[in-house]
Amino acid sequence: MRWLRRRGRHLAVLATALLALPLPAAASQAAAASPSPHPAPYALVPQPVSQQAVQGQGFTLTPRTPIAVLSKNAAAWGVGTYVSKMLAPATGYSLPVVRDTRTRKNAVVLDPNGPKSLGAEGYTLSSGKHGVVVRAHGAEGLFRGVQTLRQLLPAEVESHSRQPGPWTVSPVRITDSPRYGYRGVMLDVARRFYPVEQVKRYIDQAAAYKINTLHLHLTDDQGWRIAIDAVPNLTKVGASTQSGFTGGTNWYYSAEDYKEIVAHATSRFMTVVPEIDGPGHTQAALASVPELNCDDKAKPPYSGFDVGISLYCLQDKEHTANTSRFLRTVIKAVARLTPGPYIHLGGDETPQATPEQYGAYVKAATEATTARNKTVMGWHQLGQAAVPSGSIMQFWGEADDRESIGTPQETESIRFVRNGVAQGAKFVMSPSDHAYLDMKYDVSTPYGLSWSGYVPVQKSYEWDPATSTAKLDGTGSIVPAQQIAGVEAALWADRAYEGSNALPTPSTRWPEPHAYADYMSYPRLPALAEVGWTPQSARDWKDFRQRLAQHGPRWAAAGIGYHAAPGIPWPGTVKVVEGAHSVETGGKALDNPGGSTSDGTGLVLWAPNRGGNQTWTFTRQSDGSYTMTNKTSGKCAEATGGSGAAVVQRTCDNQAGQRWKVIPLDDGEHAIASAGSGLLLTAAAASDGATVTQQKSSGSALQRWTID
Ligand code: TNX
Repeated sequence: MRWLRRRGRHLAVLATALLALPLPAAASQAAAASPSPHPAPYALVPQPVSQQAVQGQGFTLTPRTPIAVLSKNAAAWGVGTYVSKMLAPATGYSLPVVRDTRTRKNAVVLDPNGPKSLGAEGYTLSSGKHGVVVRAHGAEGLFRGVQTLRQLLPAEVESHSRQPGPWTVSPVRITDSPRYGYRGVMLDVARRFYPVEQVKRYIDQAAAYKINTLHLHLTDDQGWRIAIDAVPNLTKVGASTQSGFTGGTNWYYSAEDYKEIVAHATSRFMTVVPEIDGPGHTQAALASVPELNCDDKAKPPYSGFDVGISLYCLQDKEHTANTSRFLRTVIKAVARLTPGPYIHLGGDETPQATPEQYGAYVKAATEATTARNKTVMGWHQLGQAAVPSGSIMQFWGEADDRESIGTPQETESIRFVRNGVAQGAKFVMSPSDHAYLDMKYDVSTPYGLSWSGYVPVQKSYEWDPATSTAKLDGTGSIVPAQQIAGVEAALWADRAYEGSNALPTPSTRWPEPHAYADYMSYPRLPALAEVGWTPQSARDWKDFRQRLAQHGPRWAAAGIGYHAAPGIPWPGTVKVVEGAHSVETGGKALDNPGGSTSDGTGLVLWAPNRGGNQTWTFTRQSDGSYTMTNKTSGKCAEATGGSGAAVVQRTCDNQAGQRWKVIPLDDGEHAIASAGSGLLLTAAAASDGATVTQQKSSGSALQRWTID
């Protein structure tokens, strides 16, 4: 890996410099590493299949640069208009879209007459001094290619206000197409209602990362969000609540609103998948339609935070028929408004249903769906019942499920998946420990849940859909490769408030839904977009985080309230070292073993847990160095002696052996050097219990630390 080699050298150079020169201030910026004005490969996300740097200058847009569409096709023309509008706010240009039949120079050429071999979404892009050509087989591929073009322009192009420019497209030659045809994101508009404008904004942002499916979780216990003319109570009563809110009158999408969302998604080549969840997660419907309840009495509307609380009445023929009739009405209405091929039937978390009741529900729901010529989608639980061949199951299991594969105690989820596979279903992978955007990044995340563990950015990136239903060692996948349709990131909203480790109180702060969505989705949605698009062999975390970092300024320019997650070398961010941190290398944390309070205890590495014995308070000293005080023991990290000497904790005395210089490296990591010896804090191995010593700079990765 190019990056790795270069980083090793930087560390050696820096450490040598450290002995000879006055130290750079710890808070100085990471060393810039771009020798040419057009470093390649560019920071594209998702990473294209192939990318070739082109010598020379890029193409600079002028106020008159034509966007030449080489076709009369209306959809291709639409992509031209889209490009012109997208570039307008920041550039101040209104680039003319011209219909043209031949390639021309000094233009942005959009050519939808490329070879069929590119597939529906593939494209080629070539840019150089004399212009840009995006070629695809049809408008959709052009649209995907245009998102790459966007990322070849400076970050300020994302701004909503006029910026100075110049607007130069980096020179490059790209050939690209996606790994999977289904690359989705789900918004839980049921627990938290997102107004139409916010949904459209989310669509625009996701489209920039080549996401092509928007799954709307329209119904749940806490709300029914789509107007059904024949059942007005669904919105009158069922839409009056959200998780944590009551008394709403317009917390739903009218048919017009929904059409507006669908039209917007369509213009971004995104398919909308509406979800009507059942037979559980249905309190909003049960509160609106009395005859769906066994006692024919409407339930109270629900604005709480529990799951698994509700079930349609499926105990007798009459009520099962009521439910079927209700589903036919709802699905007919939703299918009419939805041009896309899918209706998502939910099917998750129904602890109270017997297999017969569940089966009866799925039969009614799938029949209502296929009667409208739609393909059935559902959570993987749907696989326990009979489903039409070609249905799509959405897998949301986690490592525990994978661990059980092949053992006598396979989990229910794995059994349901097996059943779905046997019925010829396809699968969209949303493993909750990688793809659930409502899981907290780490202990400090204000919103969300952690039932599937924390999902830091690296975890959202480092997984392979091909093995998400395989054993932990990657073998024995239950879903054969040809039955994997793609990937979906899921942004649930049951805990979209600050301090979500506890239930909210009247003084709890609730961000606007878009602010919650921004924080939880960026940077993880782009990570998941790359999982769905880029071949596994072309993906590498260390390379990705470098590219991802360059998108921070794009999000800032676009007004996206992203989470500047630790471990990613965001440009221009000055690391504030002062304060309490976890100090990590090789995926392990600097640890005072067992929370010892004795002087002389040797420090080790251990799996990060953010405990007090892994928390180090950096206190700046007058020479620019820091002492590192362990939170549990109150003692200072100390290196005395020469190369190879153990680093221990001892009562703080401010001697040189307890002062550490923090040297930023070029990718957000740091060397930590003893102010006494100049030697570097070094771990013996990336394993639990590995000793920590001071050593000469060796270029080893175990001398590179993140201070999070
Ligand atoms: C489980 S995963 C659910 C949702 C919750 C989510 C919260 C699935 C299909 N159901 O009802 O919102 O966990 O993380």
